[in-house]
Amino acid sequence: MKELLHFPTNFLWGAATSSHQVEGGNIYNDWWEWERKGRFKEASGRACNQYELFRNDFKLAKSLNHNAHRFSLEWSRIEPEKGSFDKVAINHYRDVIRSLRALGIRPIVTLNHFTLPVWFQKEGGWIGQGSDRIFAEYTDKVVRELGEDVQYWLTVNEPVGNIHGAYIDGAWPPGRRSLKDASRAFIAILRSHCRAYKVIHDTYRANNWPEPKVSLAKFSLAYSPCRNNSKLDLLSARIRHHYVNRLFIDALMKGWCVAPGIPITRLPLKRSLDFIGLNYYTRDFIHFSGFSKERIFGEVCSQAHHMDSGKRNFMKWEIYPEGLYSMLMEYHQRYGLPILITENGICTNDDFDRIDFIKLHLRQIHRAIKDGADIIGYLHWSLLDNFEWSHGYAPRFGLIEVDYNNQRRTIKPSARIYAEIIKSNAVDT
Ligand code: IFM
Repeated sequence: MKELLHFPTNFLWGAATSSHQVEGGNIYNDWWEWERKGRFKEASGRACNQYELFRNDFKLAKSLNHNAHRFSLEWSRIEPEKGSFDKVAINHYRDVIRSLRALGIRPIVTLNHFTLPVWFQKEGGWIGQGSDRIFAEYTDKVVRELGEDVQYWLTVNEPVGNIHGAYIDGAWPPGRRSLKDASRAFIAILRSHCRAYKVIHDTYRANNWPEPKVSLAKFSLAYSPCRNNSKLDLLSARIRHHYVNRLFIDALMKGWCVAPGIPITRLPLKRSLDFIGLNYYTRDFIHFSGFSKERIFGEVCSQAHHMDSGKRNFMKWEIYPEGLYSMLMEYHQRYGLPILITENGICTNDDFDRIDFIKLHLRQIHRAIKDGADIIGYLHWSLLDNFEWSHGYAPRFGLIEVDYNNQRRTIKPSARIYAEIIKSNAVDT
């Protein structure tokens, strides 16, 4: 008989989405503008039309026993023009939050999941003058309007991955390729997070609302050297690990949240994280490629022997559950904070692979809990099939299938297995 691995009581179970990937019609943001110019192979268009269908989708989540749901606010809807906040959009998100709560599903709200209002991007985006102040003003507005019904906030999604797409490989808006701009964006987003963290806490305190929990969703990747016996590959893999997985969180934990205009130096500020939001999907093999500052992070190696090393998802990412255990233990030991898994999932057309994926990763999470990590929940990516950024609609990450011709939803078998896991609060061995 199979043994059951039980999760802590009050564990948060659910799924995650983001505005641009599911809502449809986000016409005021920078991605939409790029899509209109044909910069990607597919445009988001109506997406899953969740802007209208959210009640129905949340009922499905409820029927699948979810008790938490992560979604993002679309900044460009709330503030389509600089300084002018749209009441209709704010009321929409109030309805979204309240309909989740009415179903007993805890809302976990991301303030920014990649897309930026066009006006903000035109002013320079994250590297524009005063971007952290502007982000804090947006945060202040939405938190005053919506905060009463929310406890968990994530300021930004995957800052390092976003900076890479937007400022290093240039495939995402604003399409820059400059290490200098990338480091400016790094500091600007760090500052923006810190200011938003303070705004949220101050607003809750001023209103006597129960203490909020604030973090960001941190992308993490497992890294291995391409050649086991190569010290240089190992060095590059370690440098990548440090930069991708640690640096941003280290800065927030050590209080490197500098005031505008002051260079990044250590100030006696408190850490600006109440927990860690962790997104985990896969592992990369790293090949040394030189000592110059452009090359020091090495190259991701896609040689055939790595591709054969294990199962891969539709986008050729390796399925590597042990990497999640390592990341959880490292974050637990290094930072000592509770951890919420804010994303973990697989794009595949074979739903049996999704069932395996969920179980394999949950077993690793359970192992980390047993070894002392304080893990408070698991949010699967994603509730629905959705718009996978520059990859368009082909990769299917959803627990629920979406027919984009008629917006019909079909619950996949993996969603039902996940619902049973949630119901028993346990996964089998
Ligand atoms: O779809 C994305 C999400 O927006 C951010 N994290 C990774 C997911 C899968 O690529």
